[in-house]
Amino acid sequence: MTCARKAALLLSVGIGLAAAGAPALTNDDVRLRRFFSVIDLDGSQEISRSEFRSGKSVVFLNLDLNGNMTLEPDEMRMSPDGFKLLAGEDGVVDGEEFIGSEIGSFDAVDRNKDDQIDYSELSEYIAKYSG
Ligand SMILES: [Ca+2]
Ligand SMILES: [Ca+2]
Ligand SMILES: [Ca+2]
Repeated sequence: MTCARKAALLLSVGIGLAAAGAPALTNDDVRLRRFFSVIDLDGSQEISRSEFRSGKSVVFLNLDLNGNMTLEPDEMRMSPDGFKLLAGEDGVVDGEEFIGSEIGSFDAVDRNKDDQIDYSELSEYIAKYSG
């Protein structure tokens, strides 16, 4: 197992654990649909690679509650170990680390490998992490 793969695995475990402790939201589907249409800039009902990339920046800005352009542990619901892996030496996650991370990587979400993410692929992916 390569180092990067191991890190990715640990990260997903971290997210899984954090999500398990969160209460289930009944309006998740509505929220996810809204989220999907925000990322789908051209309204094609599919998210392309470039749309996904800009979508991740939007997610980053949304997570950064205090607006200091870095994510601290309390802004991300992750296990301390998972967070540490993502944040690296400086202990905070900057935009580059977040966008370059394995979390929500395009290829992980695009199950049928047609280079587009449709709504069902996104919701399946999210479901995996929200238990
Ligand atoms: Ca699109
Ligand atoms: Ca912050
Ligand atoms: Ca696809």
